Amino acid sequence: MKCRICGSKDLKKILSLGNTPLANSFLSRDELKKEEKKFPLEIFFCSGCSLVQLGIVVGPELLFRNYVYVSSTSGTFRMHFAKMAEEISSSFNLDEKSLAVDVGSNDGILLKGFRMMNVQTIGVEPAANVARIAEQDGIETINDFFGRESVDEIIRRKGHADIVTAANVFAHIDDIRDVVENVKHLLKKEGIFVIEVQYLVDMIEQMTFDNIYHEHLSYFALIPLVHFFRMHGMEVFDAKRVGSHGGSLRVFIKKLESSHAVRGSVAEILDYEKRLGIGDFGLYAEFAGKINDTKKEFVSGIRLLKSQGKSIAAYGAPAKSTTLLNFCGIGADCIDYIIDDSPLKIGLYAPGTHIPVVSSKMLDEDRPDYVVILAWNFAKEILEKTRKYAEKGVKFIIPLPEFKIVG
Ligand code: JHZ
Repeated sequence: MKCRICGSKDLKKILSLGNTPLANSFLSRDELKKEEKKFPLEIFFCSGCSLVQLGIVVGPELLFRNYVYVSSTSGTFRMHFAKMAEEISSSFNLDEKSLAVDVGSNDGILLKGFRMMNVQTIGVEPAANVARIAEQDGIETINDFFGRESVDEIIRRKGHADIVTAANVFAHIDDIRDVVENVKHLLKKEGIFVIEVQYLVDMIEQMTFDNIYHEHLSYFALIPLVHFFRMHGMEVFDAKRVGSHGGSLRVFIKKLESSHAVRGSVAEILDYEKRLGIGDFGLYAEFAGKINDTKKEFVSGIRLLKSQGKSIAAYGAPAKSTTLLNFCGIGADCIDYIIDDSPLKIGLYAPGTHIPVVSSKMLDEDRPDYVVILAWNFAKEILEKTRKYAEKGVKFIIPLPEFKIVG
């Protein structure tokens, strides 16, 4: 095993979260009868460049060709991406002559924002079912993985890009060197590459360890990213922390020869990471200990309620709930069903635990004592839409960063 960024073999194991199923492999009733594939979920720290990464790579064809995750299910997210497109368009003076390309464009959530700003758009999305949703919404989408072929197709159809974005997708790619080479080929001289990744610092500070699953091959801090882009002829010139997914980092990258000035934010964030100990294995050993404590707290909180005869449901069937529930061993014996508003997940069963995923209508028919908000990053939005049940006595549980009962 070698580090994805620097090739070092000096990788130290931080923690094993056991053998878990793929986070988005929700099962149909028929599939419940078959044996479910499980893979070791282990994270490592690279002593060479400080990149935190998974020990194994599950093939992207298995993970991403048919995908149940549709970004626009959450209103909070629709707003987040509309604002991102607006901010980038005005900061970099994009107009109707500019081209924005989104890598892993899902249902077109970010490109719709660019379209609102009159910028030309095209997406690249490997999941055929999700790319179709984007096309139906008028977002031109190439149904493929991002690579030399799709890049040449974009250039043929639209020309070179002013901006390439990759939101919640850079951590999913094994060969990120290949991505960078293709991004450089696609961008104009002054064009920029913007990535948004879940931020390792937030994962450690907010205990959002359930974001560890097989889709996420890398857990990025800015230190290894700056090093990585420099190795491949690009430069990080701005970075900012944003709230999505429990805390993410938006990173702006330019070609070396372009004229964008490097902002002070880069040095500030690098300095913060150094002080936190991002390059020091001790930080991760401590993190691993806290993960085990958080697990104990979640398990005992749920088991205590069950021992008191309480009924428990859950809201939100995000990918991360596969990690939380499987790692903690909380299954259908504790949680009766999971409500999700995505039509792609309703009617399926959660990976590993086989808890049924149902629509929100269930809350009208059944009145559970407790509802665990598994999509805790959207707790505010979910609590707002379920207020009438809270008023009738349903209590809500936010599992992370610490087990908390609200309402
Ligand atoms: P959400 C996804 O992870 C998948 P997930 C992916 N692998 C990734 O990398 C990360 O994002 C970054 C539901 N919900 O966004 C919708 C409601 O039902 O936290 C989703 O199933 N009603 C690409 O899956 C889930 O919750 C609602 O009102 O962990 C949220 O999933 C809201 C707000 C959400 O990402």
